[in-house]
Amino acid sequence: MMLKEIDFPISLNFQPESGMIEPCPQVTPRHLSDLRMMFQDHQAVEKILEVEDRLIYEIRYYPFVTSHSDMALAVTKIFPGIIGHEYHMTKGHKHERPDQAEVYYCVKGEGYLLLDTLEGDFRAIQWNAGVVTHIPPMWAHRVVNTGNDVLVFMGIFHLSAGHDYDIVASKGFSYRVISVDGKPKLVEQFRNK
Ligand code: S6P
Ligand code: ZN
Repeated sequence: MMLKEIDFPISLNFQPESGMIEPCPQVTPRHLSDLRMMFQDHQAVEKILEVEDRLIYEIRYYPFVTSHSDMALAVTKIFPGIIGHEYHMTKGHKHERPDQAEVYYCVKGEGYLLLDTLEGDFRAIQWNAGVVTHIPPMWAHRVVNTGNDVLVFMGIFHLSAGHDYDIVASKGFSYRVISVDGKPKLVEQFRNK
């Protein structure tokens, strides 16, 4: 078999404390304006946006593309904070392809991984460093940082999985994680029909 350059093994250097990978060909920042529709308290969102477009999290990607495969590694670092009463979190998405799972690994911090079929089944996995979770196909996934420090997690998936954000924006997760007396609490949310 004739190998191309992309078909050879590759290793990265990962720093769990900072969430950095080296080499890192792509960094995607997500600011509050990118999550406008995701947080419940729209007034709180707009008030903060008048002052600054707060950085909520950033994603460092490495695509492992070969002649016959399309895996990727993504390290997400969620900064601590609250919007209204709701903790900083990822937008959340469902993979477009119905055969695409993902593995998430909580490297640092504390929070929740919310998993929702958006059709009646829901799980909230309490997350801290060392927890590895398999996300089966067709479960929307969102990570919430409830700690005072950054939450760093790694995701391993296929690039061809596709990301459906609109379904999450329109239906919403079944539960939100809010701060009550400084402690995280899961609250059921009235779902948009
Ligand atoms: C991709 C994987 C992660 C997320 C990242 C940010 O399938 O689940 O790399 O893209 O954690 O979350 P989101 O919801 O903004 O894509
Ligand atoms: Zn995903």
